[in-house]
Amino acid sequence: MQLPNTPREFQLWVDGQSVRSSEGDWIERESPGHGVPVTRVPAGTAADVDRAVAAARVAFEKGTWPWTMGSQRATVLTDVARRVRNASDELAYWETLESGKPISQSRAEVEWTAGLWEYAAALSRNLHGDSCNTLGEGTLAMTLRDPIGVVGLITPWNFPMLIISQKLPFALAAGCTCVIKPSEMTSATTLLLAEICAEAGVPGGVINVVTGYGDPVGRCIAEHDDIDMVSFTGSTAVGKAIARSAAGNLKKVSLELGGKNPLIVMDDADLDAAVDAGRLGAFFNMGECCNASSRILVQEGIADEFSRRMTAFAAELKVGDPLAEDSKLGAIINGTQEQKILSYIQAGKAAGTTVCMGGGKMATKTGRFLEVTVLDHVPADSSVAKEEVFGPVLSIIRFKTLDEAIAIANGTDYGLSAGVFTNDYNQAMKASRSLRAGTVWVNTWLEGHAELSFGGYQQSGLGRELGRKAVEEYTEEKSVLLSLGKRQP
Ligand code: TXE
Repeated sequence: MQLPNTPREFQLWVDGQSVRSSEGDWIERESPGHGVPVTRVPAGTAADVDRAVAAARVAFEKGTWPWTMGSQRATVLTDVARRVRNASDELAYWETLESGKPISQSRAEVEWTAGLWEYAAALSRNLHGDSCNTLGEGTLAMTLRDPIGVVGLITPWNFPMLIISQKLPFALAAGCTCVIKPSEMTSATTLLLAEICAEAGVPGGVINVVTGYGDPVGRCIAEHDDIDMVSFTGSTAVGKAIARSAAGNLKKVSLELGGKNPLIVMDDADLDAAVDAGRLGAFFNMGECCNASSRILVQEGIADEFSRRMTAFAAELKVGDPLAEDSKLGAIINGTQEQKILSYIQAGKAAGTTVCMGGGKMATKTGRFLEVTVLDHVPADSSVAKEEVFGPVLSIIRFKTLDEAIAIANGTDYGLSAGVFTNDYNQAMKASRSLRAGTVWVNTWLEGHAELSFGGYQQSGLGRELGRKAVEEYTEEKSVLLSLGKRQP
């Protein structure tokens, strides 16, 4: 696959068309895997956000999309899924160039993306309220689900297409209109998706995309008085800032934030299966994954063998050109992230961990590549064991009893996902009930389905995405009471 000769230029997407930003400044993106510029997007402004919000508001008030029948919305969303699949090669190409992830993983992401649009299509025909027939002869009542209105969607760089598709199709299924801000590093596929939506029949103004930096574009969306809800995925620090900004007009807030996800491996576990799942969990997407199994808690009796097998297995992972079909890990998103990862490895070394493999930059590559890193004997209270590293670094922490493992697992500020490998039903159930996390995997990891809700405890987030209530998140519930003319005695 060839690199583009010149960077591909994109514009903002407002009111169903490409438009120029008010100021004309650009953000140029270099491919992290190749070190050459690949895209240019406008650095949006507060005025651009106002314009996009106005378009979304007009589209909402006009009512064409909010009053479209669920079955017709389903047809449009299903067509988006079909078009996404048809555009798989193009979408995967730009996703890989901007994010640095291996092309095979970008293609998988396109497929999951299409599946989310199909699931949202199914839900759009199933948005129901309640009725109440127990209020006496003279009264009948019901609840209705109204679209919440104009929704701001702010997304990160690690799974650009997938994460916008955990939000946008469900907001559309509810009848909302949207203003989207993708990450300034990975905006291309979101803009391409907006065009695909228009081709599939989403009316102008229903989807608007303002590219640009967190400040001003993200901040203005979070603060905007004419936005009714903001849904954000990204860092916990920015999530808190968004919640504060959103308080200005008390807009609804949904937050999907970081994680420090523990995978517990008990003595009796199927060791090969646990190593396999732990490796996938820790190194998929270069570990730049909110669901990464970045700390693996291993019971003492099998810890040496687990560590040996994990190191041997991880050594097979090929790190290299993200456009090469056989690369399993690509490049790190930017220099800041790279430095953050390296400083956690340093802190781990200083805390007395054993470096089983890796621990530094790849010597011979152009682009920003880090070695696959496995650390053992990691103290449970060290920073590499408790904080989100967001890179290809796996920490092995040893424990004696399940109670001790659960205490370590729950001993961070996060609570996104967790897991346990064991063949003992009682241990599996005890861990599932005790782990404070939005998702608990038993004898598997990273297995996600649109049917299951996704979100975090504690500082991993607020609210849930996906699952059969995903569309309800984007609605207000209204009670309607009908007097039938007979007053109660
Ligand atoms: O994320 P940011 P960053 C974690 C991970 C990573 C760290 C930093 O640990 O190392 O966050 O990554 C926009 N108001 N995750 O700094 O800044 C920004 O432009 C409104 C976990 O890149 O949170 C982008 O569109 N928006 C995570 C989005 O927020 C603002 C995924 C996310 O960027 C803003 C990514 C502001 N004031 C990082 N400032 C996950 N949960 O999967 C920035 N943004």
